[in-house]
Amino acid sequence: MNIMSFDAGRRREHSDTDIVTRLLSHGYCVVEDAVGQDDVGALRRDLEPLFEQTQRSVGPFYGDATRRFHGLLSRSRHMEAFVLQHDILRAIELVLGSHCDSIQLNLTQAIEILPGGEMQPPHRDQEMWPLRAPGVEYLVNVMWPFTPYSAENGATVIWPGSHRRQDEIVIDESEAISIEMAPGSALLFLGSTLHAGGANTTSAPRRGMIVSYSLGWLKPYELPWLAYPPEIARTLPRQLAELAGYRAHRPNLGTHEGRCPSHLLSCTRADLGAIDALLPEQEDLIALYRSGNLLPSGGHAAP
Ligand SMILES: O=C(O)CCC(=O)C(=O)O
Ligand SMILES: [Fe+2]
Repeated sequence: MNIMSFDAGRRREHSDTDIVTRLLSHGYCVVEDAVGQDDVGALRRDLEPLFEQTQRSVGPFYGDATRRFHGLLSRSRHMEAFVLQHDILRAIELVLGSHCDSIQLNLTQAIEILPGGEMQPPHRDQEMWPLRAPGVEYLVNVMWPFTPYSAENGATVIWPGSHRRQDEIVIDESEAISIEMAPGSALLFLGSTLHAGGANTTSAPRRGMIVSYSLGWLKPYELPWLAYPPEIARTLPRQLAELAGYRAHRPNLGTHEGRCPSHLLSCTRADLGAIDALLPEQEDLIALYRSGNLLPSGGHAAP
């Protein structure tokens, strides 16, 4: 939780609580120099051929002057530095953790906005889940630029404070700001924050990626077990595999053969039986019921 800076590799440490405070009060926050330039360069090099070979997106939301590709954990081992960036991940766990047992990766998506690309329709990313629970954030997105982001080349457009105005489907553009930032920095925004990819009026592409984290019990945008089948997941660092679906969400959600899917990371046996994945309080409740001390009213018998 300490705030300290050092110049080597231009990576800074930030306070996770400071990130949470800014994120929850404005609906977004920029974390400057969150990863080193070496990491950005290495990831950019790994993804470069994929940007070149991916076809343009189709549809009025994605925009036909964009290219998008997914499943980035298996495209580059350098993803780890971004997805597990300590202060950012901790801040996201603080924001989402009170409404789930564990968070999950909602998606990893590389995005290129080509010259001439128009502004995306303003939207809130958590609108893909059809029920709104007041006061509950469903996801936090982290936008990582690979090229400098400017108002001219399509920097992400954010409506500050729009997470508190969720009844307004759109808000006047005069209230929006373009988040200009350099590679190595990150833009965090809530699933309830109104935003859009900007228009690219320059002659060079704008490239970056979104790493999106959500409550662990939601259906994610990107199906992680298809993006990372067990033979791929086994090659990932354990924490990344867990974020990508190889961890049961207690109680007993997201299992394989009735047990935590992490067994697939080390074992290929097909004859395994089910094992509960429960929270301690759920085990206590069952023990209370078994002891006859759980009353039908929901109360506990006097000891
Ligand atoms: O490209 C951007 O800056 C934002 C993209 C976005 O919000 C989306 O595709 O949902
Ligand atoms: Fe979005």
